[in-house]
Amino acid sequence: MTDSPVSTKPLVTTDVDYQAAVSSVRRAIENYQGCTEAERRVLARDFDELQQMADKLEAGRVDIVVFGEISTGKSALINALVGGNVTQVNVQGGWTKDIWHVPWEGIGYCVPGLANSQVVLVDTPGLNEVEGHERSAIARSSASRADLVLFVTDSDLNETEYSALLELAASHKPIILVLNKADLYSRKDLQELLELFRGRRLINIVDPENVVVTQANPREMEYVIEAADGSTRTEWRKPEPKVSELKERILKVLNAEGKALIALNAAMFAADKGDRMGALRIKLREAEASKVIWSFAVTKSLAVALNPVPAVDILGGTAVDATMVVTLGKIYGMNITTSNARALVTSILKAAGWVMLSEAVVSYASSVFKALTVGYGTIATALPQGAAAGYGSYIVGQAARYYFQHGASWGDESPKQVITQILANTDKESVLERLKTEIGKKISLNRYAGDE
Ligand SMILES: Nc1nc2c(ncn2[C@@H]2O[C@H](COP(=O)(O)OP(=O)(O)OP(=O)(O)O)[C@@H](O)[C@H]2O)c(=O)[nH]1
Ligand SMILES: [Mg+2]
Repeated sequence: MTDSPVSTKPLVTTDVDYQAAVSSVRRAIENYQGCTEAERRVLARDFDELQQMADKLEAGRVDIVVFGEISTGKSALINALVGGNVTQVNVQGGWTKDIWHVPWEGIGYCVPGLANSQVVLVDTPGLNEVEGHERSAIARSSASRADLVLFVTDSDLNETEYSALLELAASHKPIILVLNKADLYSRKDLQELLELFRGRRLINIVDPENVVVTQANPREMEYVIEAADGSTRTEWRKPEPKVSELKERILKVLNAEGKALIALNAAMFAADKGDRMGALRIKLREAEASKVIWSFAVTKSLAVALNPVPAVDILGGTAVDATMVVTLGKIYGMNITTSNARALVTSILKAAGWVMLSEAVVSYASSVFKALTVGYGTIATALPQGAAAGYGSYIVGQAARYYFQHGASWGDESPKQVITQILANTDKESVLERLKTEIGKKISLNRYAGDE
C-alpha cells in the first residue's frame, strides 16, 4: 500500500476549531440550564443529545453512521469491517430496528490530534418509503449527528436515496457512497454504475473519490475444484467479503480531516440546538401569553356580567387588567409593579380611547338596565355586556404583550398605531362569541348550583 493513510499529514490544524466547538456545546448546555420547567420538559431530548455530544467531544469519539435504504447490506458491512457478527443481518428488509453503536476497536486507530480517540460504527434502520416512517426518522436523526456518513446502496439510486443524499449534502455532511453487493454485478455493469455515481449527477454531493465498491456478505458461489489426478468436483462456497477499499477510504478521510469533521459537526449541532431552543422559547412564551390574556378576558367578562352596579364594573375591570399586565410582564421576564401596570393599562386605554368610550356607554346603559331587571333579563344583558368588557381586556392584553415583546417599549410605533393594528387584526365577532359562550357556561352552571 503506497498511500498508507496513516502517514498522511492532517490538512487542517483544528485545535482552535475544536476548542470553539467544545465551548459552543458547553454554552448550549448552559443556556438550557437557564430554561423554565416547561421549556425543559419539551427540550429534554435535545438536552440529552447535547450532553452526549459533549461527552463525545471529550472522548474524541468519531461516529461513522451507516445509512441507506433497507436491505442494502448496512449491517453486513459493519460486520465485515469489524470482522465478526456484531450486528444482525437478514434477508428480510427492515431488519435493523434500532440504532446500534459498534466500537471499531480492532482497527487500532486514532484520529490525528486526538490521542485517545475511538471510532464507532453506527448501524441504523433502513430508509423505507412505504413503512417504518418512525425508524427512517431515527436513522435520519442519527445521520444528522454523524461525523462521517457511509451511504450504502446496492443499485442505481432511487428517488428516496437521492433526496436523502441531497439532504445530507445540504447539511455539509461528509459522505462516502458505498456501492455494496458488487458480487451481483458483472464487471461491465459495475463500471457503468461507478461512472454514474462519479459523474455529474452527484457533483457537489459526493466527492468522486468517495465512491467505493464493496461486497459485505457475498452470495455463495459454485467453485470447480481440480484434484491432483485431474478429476474435478464442484463445491459451493462463500467468497470472502471485500471491504478493504472502503476501510482505506475511511481512514484517509479521518486522517486528513477527522478532527476538523468532529469539530465542525459539534459546532453545527450546537448552533442548531441553540436555534431550536430559541424558537421553542418564543413559541412557549407566546402560547402562555395567549392563555393568560384569554383567561383574564374571561375573568373580566364574568366580573362585569355578574356585577349589577356600573362602578363595580369599572373598578373590577381595571384591577383585572392591571393583574393581567403584571402576569404578562413576568412571562416576558419583566417585573412590573401594580401601579406601573395600572399606568400602562391607562395609557393603552387612552390610546384606544374611542373603543373604550363606546364600551363604557354600553356598559353603563346595560348595567342600569341589569340593575332594574331580574331573571332571564339579567342573563340576556349580562352576556353582551360582559363579553364587551372582556373584549376590552383582550385588546389591552394584546397591546401589553406587544409592549413586552418589544422590551417594555412601543418600539418605533406610537401606542395608538399599535392598538389600531391590533384592532385591525382581531376578529372581534369571534372573540365576542367565544366570550359569550364562556359566560353562558359559567352562569348556567351557577344557576343549576343554586337550584340544588
Ligand atoms: N449478494 C450479496 N448480498 C449481500 C451483501 N451484503 C449483504 N447482503 C445480503 O443482503 C441482505 C440484507 O443485509 P443486511 O445487512 O441485513 O442489510 P441492512 O441494510 O442492514 O438491512 P435493514 O437493517 O433491514 O435495513 C442479507 O441477506 C445479506 O446477506 C453482498 O455484498 N452481496
Ligand atoms: Mg440492518
